[in-house]
Amino acid sequence: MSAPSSANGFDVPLPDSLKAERSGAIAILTLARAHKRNALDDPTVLGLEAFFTALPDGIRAVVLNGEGDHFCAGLDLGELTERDIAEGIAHSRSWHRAFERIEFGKVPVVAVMHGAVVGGGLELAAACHVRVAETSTYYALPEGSRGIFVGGGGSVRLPRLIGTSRMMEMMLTGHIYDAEEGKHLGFSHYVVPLHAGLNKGIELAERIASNSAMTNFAVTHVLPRIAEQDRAAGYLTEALMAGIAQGDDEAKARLKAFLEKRAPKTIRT
Ligand code: 1HE
Repeated sequence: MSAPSSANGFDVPLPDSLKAERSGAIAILTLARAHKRNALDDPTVLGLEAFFTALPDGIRAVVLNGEGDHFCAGLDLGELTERDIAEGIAHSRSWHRAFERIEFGKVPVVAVMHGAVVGGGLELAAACHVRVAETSTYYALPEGSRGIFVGGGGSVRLPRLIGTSRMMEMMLTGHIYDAEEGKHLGFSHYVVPLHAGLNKGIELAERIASNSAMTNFAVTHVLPRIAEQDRAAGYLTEALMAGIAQGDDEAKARLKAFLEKRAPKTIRT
């Protein structure tokens, strides 16, 4: 464990494989296990869960990135050989808990990817809300060749991003998609030059942080739930959320600011 990071503004002890820093309302969390290509071992997964659970109130968005040449090489395969079936199930559930804290946590999360985004690394990225890919990024699901299955929520999240058929094809054939292909498929929302990812991620996180907290909550917690509902329930949930959001004081202040020409226009720059 590294020092409980009151030193960097967070009150949670993190493993050495995670570094956290704060920049105003943004937290930057870095996978820092480059010697193992940021493979996710148990302490790292527990650290992710702890970090996202204990985010201080002043943080309004998080950027997740990785040190070294690769975002994340997935599950730490070294840990796998020792597990029996029951332990394997428990291990997968521990990933579910951790990634759920990201997907349905306190604030939106921007993933900044580069190099390998494979297996559990892709599952981790898929739990984030906005994904930026540097041109070096590539995506793969090598579980088939390792004799295993996804276990970090990938079978639930990835078909929603790229479709079940594409995920099947990736797992069966080991197909590796590059950054541009990944953008078209839905793995990333942006492709940026090498080493430009973090700045882009921070820029997006700052933009996200400037939204009203209520809207960010509605987008990250309610929108995905509506997507799972039937149409009638979806319309009703939308109306309820719309009413709640509009009734919020911050919404009223923001609408007034626009009408009084004090707010930025939605203009393509
Ligand atoms: C690892 C891991 C790992 C690297 N677990 N130790 N993931 C995979 O199948 C991807 C496996 N990794 C690779 O294919 C390659 O390492 C990379 C393409 C990511 C990077 O290649 P390279 O040449 O830069 O590095 P390297 O020499 O292969 O690895 C450097 C070290 O990291 C080496 O250890 P060392 O002690 O010999 O120096 C590697 O063993 C180690 N390393 N990746 C453990 N993944 C919840 S279910 C999720 C299921 C999955 O994620 S399956 C996909 C697993």
